[in-house]
Formats: sequence, C-alpha cells, structure tokens
Amino acid sequence: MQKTVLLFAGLSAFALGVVACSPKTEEPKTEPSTSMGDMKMDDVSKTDATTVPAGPITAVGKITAIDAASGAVTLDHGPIPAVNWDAMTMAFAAADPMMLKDLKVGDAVSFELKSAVEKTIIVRIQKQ
Ligand SMILES: [Cu+2]
Repeated sequence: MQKTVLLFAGLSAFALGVVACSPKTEEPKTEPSTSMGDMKMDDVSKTDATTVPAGPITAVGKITAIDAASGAVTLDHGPIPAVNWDAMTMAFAAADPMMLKDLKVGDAVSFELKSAVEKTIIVRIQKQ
C-alpha cells in the first residue's frame, strides 16, 4: 500500500517538474560516460554546462497579464532558441518586483532570462 503511495508521489513530482514550459520533448542527452576515479557528486552548477548558451538569454514579447505587487508577469513571447522554446504565452517571475512598476498589459517588451536553468525568472525587462 505504502509503496503505491510513494510511487504516485514520485510521479506527481516528476510531472510537476516537466510542466514548466516544455512544449517539445527534451532532446536526447548525451551523458558523458563517467570517467573512472572521479566520483560524481551533486555538481548542479556544472550539470548543464555544455548546453548553457554563452551570454544573456534575451527575447521579446508582449505583456498579457501583470501583477507588479507579487512580481508576476505573463508574456506572449517569441521563440527563444537558447532554451528550446517556441513562441508561447507563459508566466514569469520578476527577480525584483520593482522591475514591473512602469509596465502594463499590452506593452511590447524585451526581457532577459536569469539562466537556461532558471528560465522562468526574468532579471531584466523593458519597453521596446
Ligand atoms: Cu515559454
């Protein structure tokens, strides 16, 4: 009985993790075969090193919803090849809610994602 519950919880967690903005199936990862003698610890910072694009990840979009108080903004954004996104409408979180204070629904904006990993966090957004 308990095993079933745990399995279900695990699947739910997995599903939640996948929900965030992944219209396409993940590209097959070519895991570097573990080299001998090198223990693989949780090296989160380097995990995606080969797939993280150099430089800031920027894109353009239009604001379809905004909540400056909580730092939430929904953008109808164009394709962002750096993170394998097609154009879509989705919610982002502003790294600092103050970034949103002069923006409103309908504004065309350019914005910058925090990173290829933390891609639903916006570190910069400005009217075009
Ligand atoms: Cu998206």
